[in-house]
Amino acid sequence: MTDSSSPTSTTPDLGELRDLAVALAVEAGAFVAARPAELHVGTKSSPTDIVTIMDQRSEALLRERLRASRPQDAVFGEEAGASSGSSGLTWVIDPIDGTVNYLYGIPEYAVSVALVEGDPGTPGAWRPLVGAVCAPELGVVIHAAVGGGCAQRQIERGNDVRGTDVGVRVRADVSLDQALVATGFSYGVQERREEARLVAEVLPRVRDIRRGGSAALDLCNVARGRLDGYFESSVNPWDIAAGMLCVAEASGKVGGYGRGTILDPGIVAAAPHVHDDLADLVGWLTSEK
Ligand code: LIP
Repeated sequence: MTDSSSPTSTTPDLGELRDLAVALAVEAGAFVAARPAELHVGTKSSPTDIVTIMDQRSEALLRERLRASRPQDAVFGEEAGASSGSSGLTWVIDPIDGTVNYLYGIPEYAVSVALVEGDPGTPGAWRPLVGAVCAPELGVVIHAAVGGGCAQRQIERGNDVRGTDVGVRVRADVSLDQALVATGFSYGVQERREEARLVAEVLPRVRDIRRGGSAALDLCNVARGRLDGYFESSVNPWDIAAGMLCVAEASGKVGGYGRGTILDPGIVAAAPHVHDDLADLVGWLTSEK
């Protein structure tokens, strides 16, 4: 009988899977950074919720690579939805997170690749195992694995994944009124009105607010100490799966609004003390509406 602690053919090797997530995020990052003259912009849930041909081509590239290297796994992507698998594991991918930034030539966009166990379509029913976020025009990939810490690696050229990993941690805990906090907004008009009211109440209670335009990079900036905290209610599993693991593995804390479940609604990520105060604040403010 196999010892439950001993590796089996079905026990995923998190080190190999982490390397695969990094390689895929970096390759797709280099691909989208080589932007064509015409992006063929379309819209999705609203006139400002855009998708470019490079979102679609990047996801197609990621799916092709995953079919070749991990055919037994499911895939859950922003543009092409869910495909089934037999392993109980799902690759959750955002082919370009920060699409509006990408459209405007603002370099704060990223490719996010995560492998999760459980059902990513149900809040609270999944957890990331490995994840990588590559911001090609910033020349960096940030990655993590459960129990393996979080690191960032400078990308020297294009899709060259070689480079030295430097471990990262969240900033030292501060009081909420000293915290630099990021957030983001949905594409729906009514949701934006509610999010504007929320951020108006948070702003006087923190050091300052930043709105970067990419949840994946906001989470990575919490993980590497460039933000004290992040909250948002209008994101999806593909926006956050890799970045939330980076925060957790950088000694941060990730949860929902109040003491709620992640994405039911919203996500809060920060160093532990900031997280609890920020989660309580946004939870109380959204319950007051
Ligand atoms: C974006 C998120 C961001 C949010 C934006 C947008 P997209 O994802 O990463 O946090 O504030 O409105 O939803 O649409 O660029 O993949």
